[in-house]
Amino acid sequence: SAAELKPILKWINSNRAPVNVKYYGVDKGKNVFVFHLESFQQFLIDYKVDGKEVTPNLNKFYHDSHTLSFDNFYNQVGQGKTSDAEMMLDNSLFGLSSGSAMVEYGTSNTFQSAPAILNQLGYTTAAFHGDVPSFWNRDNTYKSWGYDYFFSKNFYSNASKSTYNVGYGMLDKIFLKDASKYIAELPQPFYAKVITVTNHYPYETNKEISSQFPATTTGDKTVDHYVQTAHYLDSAFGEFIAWLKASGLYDNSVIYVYGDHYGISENHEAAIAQLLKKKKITNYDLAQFQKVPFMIHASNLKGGIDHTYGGEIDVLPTLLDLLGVQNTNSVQFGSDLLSNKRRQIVSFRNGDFVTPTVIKMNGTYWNTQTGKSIKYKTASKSMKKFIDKTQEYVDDQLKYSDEVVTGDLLRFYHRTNFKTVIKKNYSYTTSST
Ligand code: GP9
Ligand code: MN
Repeated sequence: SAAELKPILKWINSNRAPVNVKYYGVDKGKNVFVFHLESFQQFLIDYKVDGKEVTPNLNKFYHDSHTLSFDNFYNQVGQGKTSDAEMMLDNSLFGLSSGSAMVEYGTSNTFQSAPAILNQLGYTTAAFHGDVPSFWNRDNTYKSWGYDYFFSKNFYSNASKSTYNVGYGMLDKIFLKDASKYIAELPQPFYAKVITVTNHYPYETNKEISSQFPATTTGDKTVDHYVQTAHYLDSAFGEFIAWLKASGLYDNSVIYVYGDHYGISENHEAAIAQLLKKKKITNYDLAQFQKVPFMIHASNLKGGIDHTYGGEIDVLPTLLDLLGVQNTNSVQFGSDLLSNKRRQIVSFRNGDFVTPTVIKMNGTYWNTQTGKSIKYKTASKSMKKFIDKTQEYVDDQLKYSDEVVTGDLLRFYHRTNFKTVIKKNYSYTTSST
């Protein structure tokens, strides 16, 4: 009921970070791309194998003088993996502690999502994904989120068997080439979410992929091909950026690039140790290993590496800040990464967390700066207090987000200047061109 929203709104309002006047609205009216790098971890940035960069195009983009790059940005997904990342990016709501929120609540719930907010400000909104529309219940969820268009597998003339037999859907290069034909036709300004898939466990390769880059030699079969599919994704990204430049879209768009979640799970400790050139992997290292890229490129942004601690839940308020969309009465659980006044707490779905001073990973505590272990029992009074207060924030943030999702509480909330999305007005008829 509406009453259930009360304590939630109180929590949100007391944790809401004010926008940064330096950034507010500077990219108002520009096209927006959200480019989803499947299973892509931050450690790959500037990483080399046999002296060769795994991801030369992304590295260039990361260091570009107009890219704001975050190097303490974490994935916050749970079992819903990609779908959790999408929930967070488009809604600033967490996935659930088990299962997928998109699958369980995507069809029925009321949302106040990025595509709907921007649509009502004159944006055309579209999602692109080279696999079947039903995966993660996208076809229904995207209607609830207000996507005008969902270009899935059947829209792509080249989604033939031969391009569809590696990984989770169309090969990224072919997918992006086909998708760009639709992107070119979108009325501007637009919000376009582009979801890649080839760099997905178990990192299958074909000749084209494996001949371009050497595998690593940890001896762990799935891990060793990760850099090869990551390299392939990077080439696909490079081609896409080249097309954006040629089409003129590069300069009148804000381009967000992010990795959705880890590619190598904790179960591969020995291989991770070799990749990171460490003797032994601790929970501290595993926490660092949850970092994913987050970059914002716009021709009028001053680039650089931003060390603020944040994660996927924080993207939507950040994006709305840059676009100058009033967002002071939203039900969103993240906080603007560009704000100087935000609390730098990154919550993991299991209640662990990362802050600039303390990390909690798999229930163990670490000094973020030194990597030394902290024992809660023997910690100083002030340290205990800090940990307790941080834990309270993390638990409340997750609990309240879950209440909003499982109780469908946004149906009782009126966002200023926002009209409820009427799902039946949307249909994503599959056509073959
Ligand atoms: C499936 C793709 C992968 O459509 O997005 O999802 P994941 O397995 O990473 O959650
Ligand atoms: Mn994924």
